[in-house]
Amino acid sequence: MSQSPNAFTPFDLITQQTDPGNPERQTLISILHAIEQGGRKISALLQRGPLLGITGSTHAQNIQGEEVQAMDQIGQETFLTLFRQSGSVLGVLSEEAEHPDLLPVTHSAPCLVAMDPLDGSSNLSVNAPVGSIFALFRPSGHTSPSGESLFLDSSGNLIAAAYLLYSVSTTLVLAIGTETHSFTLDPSTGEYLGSGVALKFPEGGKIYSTNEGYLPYWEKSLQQYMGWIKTDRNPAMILRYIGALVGDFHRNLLKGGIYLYPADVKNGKKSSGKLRLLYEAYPMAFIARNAGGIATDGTIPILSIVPNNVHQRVPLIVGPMDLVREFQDHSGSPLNGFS
Ligand code: AHM
Ligand code: MG
Repeated sequence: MSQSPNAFTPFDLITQQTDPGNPERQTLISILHAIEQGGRKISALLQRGPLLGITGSTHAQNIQGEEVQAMDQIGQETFLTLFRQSGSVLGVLSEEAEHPDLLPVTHSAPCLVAMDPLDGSSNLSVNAPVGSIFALFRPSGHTSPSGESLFLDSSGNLIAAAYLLYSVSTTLVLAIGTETHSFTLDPSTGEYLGSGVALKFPEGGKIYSTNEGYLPYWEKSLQQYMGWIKTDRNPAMILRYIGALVGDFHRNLLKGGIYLYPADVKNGKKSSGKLRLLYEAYPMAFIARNAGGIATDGTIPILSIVPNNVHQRVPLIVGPMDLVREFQDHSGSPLNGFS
C-alpha cells in the first residue's frame, strides 16, 4: 500500500498483482494506458457535451436494435483506435459492432478486450452518469477460425476488468489479481490516483437497484422477493436507480447494495434481460468477486456461464455476499426457468 494518501496508481496495482517475469504484465500496462487515455478524452468531451452537440442520437440502430447515441460512436472509435495503437490487443468485441475487430499486435502476450464503450448512453441527454466497461481475456491456445470463436473459446480466461465512471468526477475502477481498486482522474495532470486500499463491499447495506417498472413481467418468486425487501425485511431496503450499470454498481460497491436486471416475459416472449454477458456481466462479476461480492444469473454464478454467442444477454444480479444470499433465500430458484 502506498504511504501518502491518493498516490497509488493503476500502474502500481498491476505491478503489485503480476509477476515481473510474466510478459502479460507489459500487455496489461499498455492496455491500461489505452483505457486511461480514452477515459481522459471521453471525460473531457462529456464536460462540454451539449456545447459540442454530442449528447444526442445518431438516429441509427446498433446490432442490438438499440438507438445509437453520438457518444456511443465516439466511444467506440476512441477505444478501438487506442487499442489498435497499443499493439497489445489481438481482438476487440464491442456492444457497438456486430463482429469482433482483429488487430495487429506487437506484444508477445496480447489480450482480447470486450467492451461497452459508453454504458447508459441514454443518460447523456439529461447530464446523468455514464460509463465505459472492459473485460480482458487471455486468448485460448487453440487457433480459432473467427473473431467470434476466439472470444467464445477464451471466455473462461478473464484476467482483468475495469470501468470508467463519468460523473461529478471521473473514476477508474480496476480489478486485477485478487483486488479491486478505485482511482480518481485529476484533470489538471491527467493522472488517475487512489488510496492504495482495496475496495470491499460493506456488509449490512440496504440498497436495491433495479427498474421496478418491469416488475409485472418478472417471475413470481422474484416479485415475492421484491415485496419482502420492502415490507417484511428489517430494515426495509431503499431503492436507488441511476439507469447506468456502472453508476448503479459503483454506488452499491461503496455503500452496500444489490443490482438486479432479471429475465422477463413480455407478451408471452421470454428474454434474458438486457445486459450482455461478455462486456457487462462478466466484468462486473469479476470486479465484484475481487471486492468480496458475487454475481449470479439467478441460478448459477455469472463467471461460470459459458457463452454461445458473443452478444449473449444474461440476467444479472450482483452485489455483496449478504444481499445476494438473501436474494437467493427469498426468491427461490431457479429464477430463470419460467417453466
Ligand atoms: P446500454 O449499454 O445500451 O447503455 O444499456 C445498458 C443500460 C445499463 O447500463 C442500465 O443498467 C440499463 O441499460 C438500464 O436499462 P433500463 O432502461 O431498461 O432500466
Ligand atoms: Mg451497457
